Amino acid sequence: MFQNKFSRKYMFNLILFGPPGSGKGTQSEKLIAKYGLKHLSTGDLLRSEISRQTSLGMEAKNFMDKGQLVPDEVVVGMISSALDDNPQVRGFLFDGFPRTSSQANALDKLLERKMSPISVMLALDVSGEELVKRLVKRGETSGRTDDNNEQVIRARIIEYHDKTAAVADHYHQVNKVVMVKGEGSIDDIFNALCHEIDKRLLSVERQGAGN
Ligand code: B4P
Repeated sequence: MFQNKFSRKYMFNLILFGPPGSGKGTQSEKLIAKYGLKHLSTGDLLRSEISRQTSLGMEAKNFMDKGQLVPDEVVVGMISSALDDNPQVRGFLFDGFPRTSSQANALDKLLERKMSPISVMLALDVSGEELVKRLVKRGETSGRTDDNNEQVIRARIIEYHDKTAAVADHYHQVNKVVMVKGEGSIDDIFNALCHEIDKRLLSVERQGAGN
């Protein structure tokens, strides 16, 4: 981790982006093991709230079971606390967040305070039919209520096109989006993601500029 003369640490902050079932969770596991980034998955955080039956979790479940996004203020609040709870990390891997333009604006502001903007958004590109196929298959074993009904799966993909795809435009404007083919073997996709990260990681840690 690089420190400047004011002892501020610059973080490598990565967004792994893509539609439901594109492999964000799968690839995140491998990336955090390799790079030591702090994994922040809003889906995992929400499912943990649901399993502990908190009031936040019960509210979120109503939306998730219908394939809808959870309200912005709920997820932004969770991310804000997670950032504050992890001041010393090398960087964050955001998985499934931001999912709306409003969440993207909120994240930019939170990271501004830490002087560590998003370094890159890696966007997994997977066809619609492949997404449905993967999620239906996961639903056979995952126990996830949002995976065991094809109508809900399709609602999640529509929600992605309506509200989430625009998040890529937000980061396109600052030239931070890289598309990565998300079909093929898990290892080949992982290697393509690592290639893009390796190109940027050292320069971010050396310069602290985030570009
Ligand atoms: P998430 O938990 O983020 O999950 P996801 O989009 O369903 O899946 P992901 O892309 O991580 O897929 P995975 O790697 O597991 O969201 C769930 C819900 O939470 C949302 O619908 C929403 O309601 C709510 N939510 C979360 N974040 C929110 C936010 N910021 N704002 C509002 N609401 C929010 O892969 C899927 C399957 O594909 C797996 O079974 C995997 O084994 C398989 N797979 C992966 N890579 C493969 C490959 N290369 N080939 C074949 N299969 C592969």
